[in-house]
Amino acid sequence: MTTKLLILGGTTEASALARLVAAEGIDAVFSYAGRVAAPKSQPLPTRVGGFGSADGLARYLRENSFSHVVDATHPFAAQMSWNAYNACQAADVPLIALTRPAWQAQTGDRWRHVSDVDGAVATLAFSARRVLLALGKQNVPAFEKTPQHHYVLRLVDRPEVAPDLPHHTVVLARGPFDVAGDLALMRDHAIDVVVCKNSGGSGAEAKLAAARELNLPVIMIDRPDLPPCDTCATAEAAVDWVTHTRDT
Ligand code: 3Y8
Ligand code: NAP
Repeated sequence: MTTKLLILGGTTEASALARLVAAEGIDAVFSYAGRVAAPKSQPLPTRVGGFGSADGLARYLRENSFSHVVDATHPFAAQMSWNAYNACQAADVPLIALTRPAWQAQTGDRWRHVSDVDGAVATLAFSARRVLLALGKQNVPAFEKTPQHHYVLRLVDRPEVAPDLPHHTVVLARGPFDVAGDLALMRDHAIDVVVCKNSGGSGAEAKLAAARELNLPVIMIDRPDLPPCDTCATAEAAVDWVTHTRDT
């Protein structure tokens, strides 16, 4: 069977892999969920939108004769990762996850770990604060339970419907972010607590360095459980896996 790769994308690492795969001339398709209005263009044929659960993905793999899948989605895209794991088992297609290590607290960090978004809300149940919510728009409604805070919402696209938060400011921005920009954002908005996911990688890390410099507390949402598939840490390793792993 000839090599044909499906990249499940949406991260910096996925874009690095796409560039390498295109340069190597490997037959591949890049896949976005369609979460933002104008996703970054890729140097590969690109599809946008869900597959219709794991069964839909298994059918897509078989019908399009894919020989390999690299799951390069975000560590919080757990549903997609579990679907990829189950679909690749059903379709008998090799799968590897291109992951990045979780961030670790450094000297001077004031992190409070919580297990999910609801845990982050629960830690904000007290007196009014000025909160930088750097979680994307899907997670904003959970904070309607704690409306006493002023939220600065950093989002990729302007929400179609204004968030139901009495005190909030929307800041439209797409990463990767830098420390100077995140320091200015936190100072301009007098932020006194940051809420974020333990995404890892470099694209979203600047806010941690800015919080450290300003001695701000960070509510850190730990990663969800991900499937027990093989993993690699670099785009180069993923390409090496594709070229040296035959489909079974
Ligand atoms: C649609 C496709 C690249 C990829 C760039 C990375 C870095 C910049 C930092 C903050 C944190 C957040 C969010 C974030 C970052 C990279 C990466 C990353 C965090 C784009 C993109 C898509 C998405 C989806 C979007 C989510 C949201 C999450 C914003 C492209 C720009 C908060 C995750 O408005 C929404 O509904 C946004 C939804 C899923 C998390 C959420 O749950 O809401 N990413 N982000 C992908 C698709 O359709 O399949 O245009 O590039 C990609 C990137 N965003 O190639 O350079 O690698 O992570 N993305 C988080 O980490 O907490 C922002 O503001 O500090
Ligand atoms: P998710 O909750 O795990 O996935 C929900 C559903 O969205 C999946 O079941 C699948 O639909 C579809 N989907 C997700 N990623 C897809 C992809 N790359 N290609 C095709 N369909 C996809 O995912 P999410 O957290 O919403 O993330 C969506 C996208 O944003 C992913 O590409 C991810 O890498 C990127 N992203 C997410 C975050 C984050 O914080 N979650 C951060 C940065 C980037 P079907 O079941 O119909 O197949």
